[in-house]
Amino acid sequence: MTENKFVLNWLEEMKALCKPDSVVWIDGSEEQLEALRAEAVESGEMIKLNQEKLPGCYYHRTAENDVARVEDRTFICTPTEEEAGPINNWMAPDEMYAKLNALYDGSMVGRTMYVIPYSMGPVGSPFSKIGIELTDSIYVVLNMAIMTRIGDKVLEKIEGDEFIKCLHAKKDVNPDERYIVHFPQDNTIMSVNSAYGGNVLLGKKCFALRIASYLGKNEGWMAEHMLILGLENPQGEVKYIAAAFPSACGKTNLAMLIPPKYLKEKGYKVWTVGDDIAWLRIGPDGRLYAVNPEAGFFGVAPGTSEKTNFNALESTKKNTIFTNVAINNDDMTVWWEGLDKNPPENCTEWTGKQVNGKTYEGNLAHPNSRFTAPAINCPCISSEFENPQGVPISAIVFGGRRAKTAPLVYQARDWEHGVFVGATMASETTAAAAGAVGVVRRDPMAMKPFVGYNMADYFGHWLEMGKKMDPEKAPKIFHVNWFRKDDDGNFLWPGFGDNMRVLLWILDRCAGKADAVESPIGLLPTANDIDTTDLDVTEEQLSELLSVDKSVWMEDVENQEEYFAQFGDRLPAEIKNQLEILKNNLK
Ligand code: GTP
Ligand code: SPV
Ligand code: MN
Repeated sequence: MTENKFVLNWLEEMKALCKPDSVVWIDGSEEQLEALRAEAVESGEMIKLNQEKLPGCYYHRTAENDVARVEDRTFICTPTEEEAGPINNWMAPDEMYAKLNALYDGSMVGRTMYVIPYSMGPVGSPFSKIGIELTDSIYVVLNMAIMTRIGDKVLEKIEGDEFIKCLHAKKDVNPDERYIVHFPQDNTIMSVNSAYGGNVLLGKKCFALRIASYLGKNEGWMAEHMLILGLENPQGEVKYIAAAFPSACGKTNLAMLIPPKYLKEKGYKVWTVGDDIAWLRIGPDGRLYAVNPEAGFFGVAPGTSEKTNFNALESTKKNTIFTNVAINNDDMTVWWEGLDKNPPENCTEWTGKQVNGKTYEGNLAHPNSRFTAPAINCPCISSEFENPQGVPISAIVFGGRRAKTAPLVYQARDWEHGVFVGATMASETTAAAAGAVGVVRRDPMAMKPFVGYNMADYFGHWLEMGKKMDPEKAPKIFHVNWFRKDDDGNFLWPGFGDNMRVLLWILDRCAGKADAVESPIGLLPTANDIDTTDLDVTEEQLSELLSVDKSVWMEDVENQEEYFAQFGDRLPAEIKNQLEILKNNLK
């Protein structure tokens, strides 16, 4: 426990509001966590999986109406609506507090309130930030224990009121009264009526992106929806790349990539620093450094296989919590679409229904089913994973799911153009958020659901950060698209490990070693610049992948212009200027 009166006073207030039967401090010890696992199994909140095949692994099923982030119920409650901007839902703080207080009132009667002190980033690092999450869900406690650093060692480090106050009540998971709310000025996050991932693991999207992006703007750093990977060449030199793709668009996969055979044989390797969130700061040497504030992976299960992402699959073989996948009843192991071609006959699908997986139609696992795995399980975890200073970034990569429009890869002409490339990102929606799937929407820097303030000011912050860096040392900015399709709807690019071929062009460009040709949208490789050794992609296919269709782009530009219009005068002049350049180039 602690003597910190800011912590204790807030806790007293929240206790008085939620009225739990008891309060339990999470100390971070294995004994306490093990007791909680047993309690969750006893109550049915979790199911123990086969402890020989999957030691330390458990299963959790959420309510059918509670399987993804809920963007339409997520609010940024700044004093004025302008501060939250046109992209975020907003309500006046007073009004929202009143609404929430009524919902939390007595919400924990008959339940236990767990107090989880947690650190985003290595405990005690000057760049780490601390939160305390109060929750009535053991599932949340056990997930937070994997995804963050928790317990007494964190509590000791809190100075004064320097912590983010996070309150979560599961209540009856009523979707009509579900709220995920942020009060950036009050360092406060409140979540009610959900028990799913990003809605309730408040250190992740709520703190490490929404609140942190707000703090970063004020303090001169950045919180981004980015993976961080290190690419080692045969000489043993490692260069780091940070990449922003929207939810369920390939960050975990790229971060854990296994190079194609011919490159592996030459000695190329990829090391994972992070798979979802990066905190970026400018170092004393004028370079940009990235830290992964998380301690685990909350990864998409479907599509994860030995072939597509061996390292992720390995990471889930012990001490992992599976959410909403299917269970093989014969041996109490897990299954999901894309794991292999052998669904269990004797199967519990994600909703709990008993089915024959061989004859079943539809999904056995929910499309947004997930694993929560400790980062230290990952065979390719980087030696720099715990480095409090972070790793120096050579390239920033933006990308999304675009069946047409965006080529396989292109480079921005400079930082300002790169910010524009990020700001004009668009991607087909996925099952990671509630709502329609496969609809193209604008998702600047993959941060549409995660910016804790006005998006126009966020663009301005990116431009400012560029000005503060040594232009020679600032990361070069690129855009990729692994998801381009032919007219029959087939992916044109094999993706996964073969994405390494594109990363090599990117790093060669950073080192001034590779060629590029000018195009209206930026700098493109020619078909010869991408190494296709052992690859089943024809010259025509590669040319198609690298092609820029001016009429399709003209349409996109119209949409970009409409999108930017909503920001009015707040939109930075540089963005307007880049839009004019693009329009002219396309004429
Ligand atoms: P969040 O955790 O939601 O932020 O997602 P993420 O960006 O980490 O996405 P992830 O790597 O989990 O990939 C999501 C889905 O895209 C999985 O089903 C993958 O199998 C699939 N995927 C990833 N990379 C590729 C690729 O290069 N090509 C194709 N076709 N699919 C991919
Ligand atoms: C995402 O949706 O981008 C995720 C999963 O990484 S969640 O933690 O639910 O936000
Ligand atoms: Mn994510």
